[in-house]
Amino acid sequence: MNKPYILHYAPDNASLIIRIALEILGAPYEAVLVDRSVAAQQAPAYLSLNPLGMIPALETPDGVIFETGAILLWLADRHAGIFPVSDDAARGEGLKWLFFISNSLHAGLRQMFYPEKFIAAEHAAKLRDGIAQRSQSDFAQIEYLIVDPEMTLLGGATPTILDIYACTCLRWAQLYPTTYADNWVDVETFPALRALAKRIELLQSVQAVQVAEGLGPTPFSNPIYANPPVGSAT
Ligand SMILES: N[C@@H](CCC(=O)N[C@@H](CS)C(=O)NCC(=O)O)C(=O)O
Repeated sequence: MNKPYILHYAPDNASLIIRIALEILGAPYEAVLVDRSVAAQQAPAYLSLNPLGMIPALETPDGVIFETGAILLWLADRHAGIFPVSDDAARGEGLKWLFFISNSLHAGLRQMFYPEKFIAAEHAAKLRDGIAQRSQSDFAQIEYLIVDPEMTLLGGATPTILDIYACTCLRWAQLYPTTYADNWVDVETFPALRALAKRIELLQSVQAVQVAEGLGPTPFSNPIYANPPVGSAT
């Protein structure tokens, strides 16, 4: 049997997306907690895995991989079924939107949640106002893709890495940041994404992860703050 992957995770962190992908794939893995309550992501032991000090990191036979999009793509290439393989005509379409979710939607949320990492504190509200608009339009783009009958990689018959990445971003936008306007993203304007969230969260793989990380039974469509059995989300 292949050695299990080692996923360095914290509850409800970006590692959630990777954990769901691993569960969908049925790939053996061990989840190792990065204890955010003591900033373990900044400790030398973790920095030796990911010098950026960000969660997740995945130990693989090819070495440690970090950056959520890169890990998803690597896993999808090694275990077929959740993204078009390299010679599939749909690969380019998938890559465009994977990079969009990673570089725009997820990156925007990161600025929303951690503005102090990007701008002086006195300008944080202004940054957040800008990101709120940007995120609204990024989610609108996802909504458009889901209803587009030509686009089968989002909201299609079988779950893809785009589905789980987009649904996790939807989760976070409904919960965080706690110090900004509620409903800063108007989820009511995304009925197709919400329907996808309802469908995806029923997957046995998603349910296994929500139990493991204490996310509640409807982690994407009607999320509650994580109450994990171990570790902390922040
Ligand atoms: N670009 C990174 C972002 C990951 C990220 O934002 N991780 C957060 C948790 S959700 C983190 O590690 N935050 C801790 C910190 O910034 O100190 C990726 O795609 O993996």
